[in-house]
Amino acid sequence: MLEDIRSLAKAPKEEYYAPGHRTCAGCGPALVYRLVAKAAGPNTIFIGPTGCMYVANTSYGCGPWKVPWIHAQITNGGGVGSGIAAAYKAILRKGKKTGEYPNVIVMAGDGGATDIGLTSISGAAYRGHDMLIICYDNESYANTGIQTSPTTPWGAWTTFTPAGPVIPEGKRIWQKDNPKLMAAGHPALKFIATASLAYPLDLMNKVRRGLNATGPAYLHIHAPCPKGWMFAPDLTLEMGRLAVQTGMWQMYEVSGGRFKLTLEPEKRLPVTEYVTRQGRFRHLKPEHIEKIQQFIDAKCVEAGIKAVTPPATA
Ligand SMILES: Cc1ncc(C[n+]2csc(CCOP(=O)(O)OP(=O)(O)O)c2C)c(N)n1
Ligand code: SF4
Repeated sequence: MLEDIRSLAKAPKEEYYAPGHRTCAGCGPALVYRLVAKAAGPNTIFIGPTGCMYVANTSYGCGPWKVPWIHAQITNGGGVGSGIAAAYKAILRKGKKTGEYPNVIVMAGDGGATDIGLTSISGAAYRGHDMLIICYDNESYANTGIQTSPTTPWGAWTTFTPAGPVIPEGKRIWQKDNPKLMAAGHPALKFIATASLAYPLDLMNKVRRGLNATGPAYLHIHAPCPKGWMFAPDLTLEMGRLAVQTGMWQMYEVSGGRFKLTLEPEKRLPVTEYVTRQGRFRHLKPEHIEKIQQFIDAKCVEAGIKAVTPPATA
């Protein structure tokens, strides 16, 4: 049983995702990995479907993990995790090994969790394997050149949704809501939550709650990517915070079938505060931003988050 961490000062000092990888400066997913590994601790096995958190973390013969880690194909993180979970349960049951069942964690990008790898993730959650499935969401297929993924927001520039004279708004499909999709179709899931790297204590405690659940859990973590979203590397945390403060990213958990908002912005900011800070939205016109605002307002109403704070009048 992993206890809740009461404050950042009381977070474990040990690192299980160590320096020495080759991610970009300010990489959000790398910070997510570090926090997840810290919260989970030494009795952990990571499964890493192909993506930046595999490719940029491994050079020949070495990687930054101080705990066991295995590469899975982008298509099959859930399947490899299921195999490890089932094998470990059997080995313990047959007395071939003693000790505690490990934390089995799949760390998949949004491509590996919500798109190319969705069938495998869904299968694992549906069958009820005892593991935590994490989607670190940088809202793109970053590793292969910032292509669109189902979680890329409407209006974002990617190499597959370039904005130009014919399609001025960039991406023209609203983003997929994967936590909702997982919640709706997977009765065995014991815990479902969203988190953000900008709220590390909340993130680490959600990792622990997911691991404490006996059975499958799903955690979807917002992870800004300076390279793909085109902002300066020292602004990663600020982008994470602004996403939550504008309602572009919503923080909640579902446990025992009960939905709970875990963070509500005190005064929700207009989405302009978020989109105008990133190069991937540079081409958007005021009417496009208004369209995003309406979409986000509706999502916030659904989640029980208060209305946007009107801009200050002179
Ligand atoms: C079946 C298959 N299709 C495509 C690829 C190429 N590929 C490797 S990594 C990657 C992007 C992964 O994106 P995501 O899961 O979002 O992780 P990120 O790179 O953003 O960390 C792709 C498309 C592949 N390895 N396997
Ligand atoms: S492209 Fe984005 S996700 Fe990939 S290593 Fe760079 S900052 Fe991290």
